[in-house]
Amino acid sequence: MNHSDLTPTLASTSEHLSAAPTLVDKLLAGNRRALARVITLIENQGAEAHDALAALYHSTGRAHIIGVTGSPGAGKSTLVNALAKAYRQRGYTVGIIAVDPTSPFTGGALLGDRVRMRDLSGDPGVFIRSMATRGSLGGLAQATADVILALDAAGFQRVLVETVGVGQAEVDIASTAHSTIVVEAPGMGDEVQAIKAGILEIADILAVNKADREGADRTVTALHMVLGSGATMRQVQHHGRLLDAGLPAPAPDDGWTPPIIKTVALRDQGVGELLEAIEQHRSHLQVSGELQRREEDRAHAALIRILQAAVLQRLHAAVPARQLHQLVADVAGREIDPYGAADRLLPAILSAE
Ligand SMILES: Nc1nc2c(ncn2[C@@H]2O[C@H](COP(=O)(O)OP(=O)(O)OP(=O)(O)O)[C@@H](O)[C@H]2O)c(=O)[nH]1
Ligand SMILES: [Mg+2]
Repeated sequence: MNHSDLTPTLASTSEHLSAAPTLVDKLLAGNRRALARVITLIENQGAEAHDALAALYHSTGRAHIIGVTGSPGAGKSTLVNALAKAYRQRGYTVGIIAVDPTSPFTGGALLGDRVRMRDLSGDPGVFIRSMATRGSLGGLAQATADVILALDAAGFQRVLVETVGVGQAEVDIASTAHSTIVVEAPGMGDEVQAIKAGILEIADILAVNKADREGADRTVTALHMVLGSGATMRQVQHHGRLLDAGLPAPAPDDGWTPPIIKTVALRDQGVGELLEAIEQHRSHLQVSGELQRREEDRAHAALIRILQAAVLQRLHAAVPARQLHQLVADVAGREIDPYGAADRLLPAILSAE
């Protein structure tokens, strides 16, 4: 990878469509400005982004994608920072995406993360990007998946994706990552709450961070106790997803027991062990055939997301807002049932160009 080529890319607006291949060529050669521009195109979600992604897609599939999720304040950003440093010490290049579904694009939390990650800045082997919703319809998961593709194509070998584990976000990240790390911290209460939120079911690796604090061992014990049933839940969910997609069910047991690792991210303690666990999980995925299955899950999720977005886009193009609003009012007023209302809209959606 050649990160030294910092030839400025042309910034004129007329360049866009015709020069997309050039931009991708530069990205593939490791040009950071080209990568940044492609990511901006992706965030704007236009046709140019689709052209760029089509051109770079064949160069993807090499990066290992690591999701880092958990409760607010558990230490995810600090841990991502420490993991990135550890990977750099071992000679790997690292992309980092901080996904914040709640804050606006210039949110304070993200600025805080930038400050925290400053010891990585200036390293050409690291690329950091923050992402947040800007009111797009479910667009964040897709935009994140696309930015991961761009980093992968640019040659970053490990991509760390931080998401806050509240609501849908952690489920989305599980369908995007190869290895999902769930970060817990002692004294944040309630392991039971984490289990309720379904977050343990997606964990390939559990990190009990802030192990310098009291109660870390209790948290580890509690996690050990619930993990048995957690693993079963994970398989049930995985089966369900595949069956929904019309794919054959996998072997009943993928043979991986999520390790529980104590870390003190602030002092880089336990971080090497966490890195080893990620690399072991990667080997496990490759040897067991699970990697292939997860790639198919990822492809399935991406395709469905894209089709859903396309249908909504066509709906808004084909049906005036006023008419849609009236139909919604009719459904709410029991004038028409929702299935009947959808049947009325479908022909317009299907014939829209
Ligand atoms: N004592 C202790 N504090 C830590 C450790 N790791 C992180 N912290 C502190 O915990 C606070 C939250 O850390 P972050 O890394 O921002 O946590 P986060 O999970 O990314 O937070 P959000 O992104 O806001 O959800 C910061 O003040 C960190 O300095 C640790 O291992 N021990
Ligand atoms: Mg954070």
